[in-house]
Formats: sequence, C-alpha cells, structure tokens
Amino acid sequence: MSTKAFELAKETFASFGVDVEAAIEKLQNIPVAVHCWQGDDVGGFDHEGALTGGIQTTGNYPGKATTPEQLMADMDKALSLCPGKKKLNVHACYAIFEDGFVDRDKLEPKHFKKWVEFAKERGMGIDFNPTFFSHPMQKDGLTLSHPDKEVRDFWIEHGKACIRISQYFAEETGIPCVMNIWTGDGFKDIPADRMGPRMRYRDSIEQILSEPFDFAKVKPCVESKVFGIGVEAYTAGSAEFALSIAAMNKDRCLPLMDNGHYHPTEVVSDKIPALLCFFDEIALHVTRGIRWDSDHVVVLDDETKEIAKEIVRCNALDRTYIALDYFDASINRISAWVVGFRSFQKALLMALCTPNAALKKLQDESNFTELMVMQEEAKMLPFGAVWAEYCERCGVAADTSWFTEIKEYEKEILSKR
Ligand code: RNT
Ligand code: ZN
Repeated sequence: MSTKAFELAKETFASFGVDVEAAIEKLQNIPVAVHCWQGDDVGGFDHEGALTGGIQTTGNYPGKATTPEQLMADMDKALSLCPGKKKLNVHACYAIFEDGFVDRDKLEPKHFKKWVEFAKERGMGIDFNPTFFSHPMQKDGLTLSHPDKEVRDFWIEHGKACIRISQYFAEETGIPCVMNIWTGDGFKDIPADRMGPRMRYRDSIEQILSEPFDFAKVKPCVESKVFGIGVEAYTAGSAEFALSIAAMNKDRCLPLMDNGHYHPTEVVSDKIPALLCFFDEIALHVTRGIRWDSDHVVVLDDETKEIAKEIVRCNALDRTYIALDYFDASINRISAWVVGFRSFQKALLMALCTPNAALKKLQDESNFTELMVMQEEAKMLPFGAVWAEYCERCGVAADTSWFTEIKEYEKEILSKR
C-alpha cells in the first residue's frame, strides 16, 4: 500500500512531466553486478597470501569470509537487503576446487559450478574476470605484456580459459556474461620503452580474443587505468590503449571504464556519452576514489548521480553493463556491499525521475537561464518518498532497519569466525 507521501510525490513529479510509476518499473529491471571480492578483500580461494599487482585493500575489520560457503552466505545477506536486479560478479581466483587444484591457465567451467548454482538459484546472471594478479607468474609487475613469451603464454591461456568459462556462464544462466580484462602491468619508475609492452599487451589480448565464443553471449572488455600501487610511472593498459583496442576489435570487445582510473579532475560521466557515439555497448565499474583509486564504498555523491544520469539520459540502459567495484576492509564488509548497491540504486532512481526531456528541450532552445533554474529546482524533488515506495515494492527496508539485521549477523556469525 503506497503512502500519502508517495502519492503527493507522484503528483509533484507528474507536474514536471515525470512518470514515477514507469521509473520504478524500469529500475526493477536494470541489472547491476555485485562483486564477490568485497566480501574477502579480493582474496579468493586459489592462493594464500597477500593481494599483489597494483591494487590494495586497507583495513582489517573482523569477520572476513574465508571459504566459499561463508562468502556466499555473506553475499546472500547483502543481496537480501538491496532492492533491484542483481548480477553476480566473480573473479577467476574464486575458483572452487572440489577435485584438486589446477593453476589459472588450466581452469575449467567445473571449477565454477557452485557459483553457477548460486546464481541460478537466485535468478542472477554472472559476470567474470580473469585474475591477472596475486600470482607468482606475475613477474616484474607484468603479465600479458611481459617480454618473456613463457609468462605471456601462461596468461594468454588463462584469458582463453576464462572466455570458455564465460561462455559456460552465459549458456547456463541464459544471460550474457561480461568478461573483463584488467591487468596492473606497469613500471614503478620511468621506462625506457613505453611502446614495446603495449605492443605485446595488444598481441596477447588479441590472442585471448581469438578463442572462439559467441559475442551475443560473452562480452569481453578491456579496462584501462592511470596507475597502480607500486607501478606509478607507467601503465601498459592506459586509457588510449584500452579504448583503441576495443575500437579495433569492435566485433568482439567492449571498452570498460572504472571511474577510479582517471586523473582526479576527469569524470566518467562525461566519457559515457562520448563512447556511446562510437560503441554499441560499453561497460562500467562504479567505484569511489578518494585522491587515488582507493576503491571506497560507492555513496550517493555528485559523480555517482551524474554517471547514472548519463546512462539514463543517453537512453543507454540496455547498452551499458553496470558493475560495482570497490573493496573496503576497514568496515563491516556486508554493510559495504549494501551501502554501495543501495547508493547506486538511488542514483539510478533519481536519474529516472529527473525531468530529462524538459531539461534537454531548454538546452536545445539555448534557454540557458531557465535550464539553470530548472536543474537546480529538480535537485529538490521529493525523491525520498519514491525511494521508500520502491524499497517497499521490492520487499526491503527503506530506512536503516537493514543495518540492524547486519549488526545481528555480525554478532551471531561474523564475530564467531
Ligand atoms: C583494479 C581494477 C579491477 C579490480 C578487480 C578486482 O584497479 O579496478 O577492476 O578492481 O578486477
Ligand atoms: Zn575496476
């Protein structure tokens, strides 16, 4: 039963030409991928030891998941507190070895059977990521761009194995699988050869993409980055590199933008409409960098809202694969999942309830004074009442009572690990 506040809000939005019922319905069908790696600080199950290779988690909050069962249970808890449509995002290092360990170049679909069961039981598709870090074959900070062919070949085989696993995910779930290639390949200090590693990186990615797959089902992406920890001077997979390789292989590859991977004054919200002019589909990692690619939990800040607005305004909801990508080890990890997911849902809801058509008209008529007035006015529309109604319809709490559940889970389960 909808509240009085919602009915009033609906009228207000209608007077701005916004149909909130349509917005709510749309939002319920926008898949957002939830990254398994928030649950264990990007640990995985195929190795002991630290996260290496250009990324870092900080913090040591108690209760981290250390087994597939724990990670799945924690994810379930998080998913149950989030409204909207979810997709599962798994990294190759989360392989589950039931009949013996194999290295990353030998991974097979069977090592992810449990994840498929988990996703199917919850009606989710699966996105996938080869893991080019936290492994001894990452040598001298390099994988696919290493000068030694043996190193490159190991990682090319890993990439190909992941294509086959992605195809399996898509076939099992009936939902396309986005497979994202990100490596931290780079140098700590000024290199003498910037092009060589990129030529090798290009060749390696193209070899991975030569593995047969159905592009309607598997969506390989290349994710760029400006720099990583320990490799501050040079990154092989720079923005220009990643965009160009996707553009040159448009029949089998998409660009992926992570909003933590650019210079601090660059914004992905402005890059989305630029790429949509050239690519049929694009992929995003939504994160929150503070001063660097710190991967803080996504909150409802201006850029998060702007990213959601661009996807909606460009009418690109079915051309944009949205995934969350952050890892905060300093707070309750389940809460981190929930805050990030709910924040992006709020951003999408606000985008869908913004009078985009009316604002665009003002711009096209060069009515910039009124455009400013209306854009500011739109910020104060009663989004909260619509959010509450949306949560109610999705069967989750609109207020912070979800956090009470997390505190109980922490007391009953996490604190006993
Ligand atoms: C790293 C990239 C990459 C990773 C995941 C774990 O900077 O953002 O996407 O976060 O693959
Ligand atoms: Zn990312």
